[in-house]
Amino acid sequence: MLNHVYNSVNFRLALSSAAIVALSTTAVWAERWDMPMAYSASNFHSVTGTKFAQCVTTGTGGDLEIVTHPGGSLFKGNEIKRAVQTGQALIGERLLSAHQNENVLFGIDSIPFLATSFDDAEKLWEAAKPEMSALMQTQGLHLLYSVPWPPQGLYFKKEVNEVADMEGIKFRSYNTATARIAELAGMIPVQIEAAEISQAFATGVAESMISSGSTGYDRKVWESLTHFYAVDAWLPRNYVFVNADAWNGLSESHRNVINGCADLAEYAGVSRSQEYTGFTLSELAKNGMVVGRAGDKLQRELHEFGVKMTDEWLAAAGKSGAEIVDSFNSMQ
Ligand code: PCA
Repeated sequence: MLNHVYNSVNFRLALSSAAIVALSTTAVWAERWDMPMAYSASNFHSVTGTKFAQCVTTGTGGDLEIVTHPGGSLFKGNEIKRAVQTGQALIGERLLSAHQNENVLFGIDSIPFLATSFDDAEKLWEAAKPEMSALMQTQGLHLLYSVPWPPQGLYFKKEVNEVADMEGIKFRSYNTATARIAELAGMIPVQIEAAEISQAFATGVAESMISSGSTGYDRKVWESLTHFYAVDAWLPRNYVFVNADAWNGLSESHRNVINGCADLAEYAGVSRSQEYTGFTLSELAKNGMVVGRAGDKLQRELHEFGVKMTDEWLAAAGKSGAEIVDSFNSMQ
């Protein structure tokens, strides 16, 4: 659905008819791309996306206007990729690892304890990016930029010192790895989009999750949950992508503008994510949650899950997965 509108319609109405005839032969069409995003408007990914959209709109002199729709308001998180593939929207943002059920490579950023810092997350992305772009290309998508979430920690509504304390708890999952952790720990996984977790916790549909301080802060989880344990399990990524036909249909100069804005968005997004890490954890504490590092026993047990899940991922991902992990390890 390409949304074409004439530039400066009112101005043109004011011109003499002769001028209009002259102008219409070189008419400039402005395009509007709606950009569905899954997370709340105030979230740092959404802020980065909105600045990116403004950059493109300004950089193309208004020829290409990108309009963001955060909070799953245009398409829900789990609908966004398909919407862009089918051209219902031409650009969008989504959590990369949410697609691990389509192709295990999409879960590269959520292998527990493989890349646990911002530096390592960037190295892993550098190692994975060529393969990821090629994979998206085969799905009719063009990859633009990607920004990590802050490190993932555990949320509960009680004190938890070891995996045995998690038994039977309803655990909100957001991808394959989070559901697998629930399974390994004897919890009950419930898949819920971030936009819906406040309600899920309030009604008891879920009682715990693994996520960043950012999502806990965005969704005010202190209204239902009491403990946050930092474990730095991984830093999952969001990515912004364009319908490949729409991308190929752009002029080279517009593609250059978009690439420039995407590079800027990636740098700015990483920096926002870093700043948000400390800020959001202190906000959780300010709002009454117990915030601290997981105890030794819990850490040890989670690392054992990590070893198992790494083996499982590598077995499923085959040669291309192993090459990405090897290339990441060689950067250490
Ligand atoms: N927030 C998102 C994904 C990872 C994160 O930190 C979520 O919980 O859905």
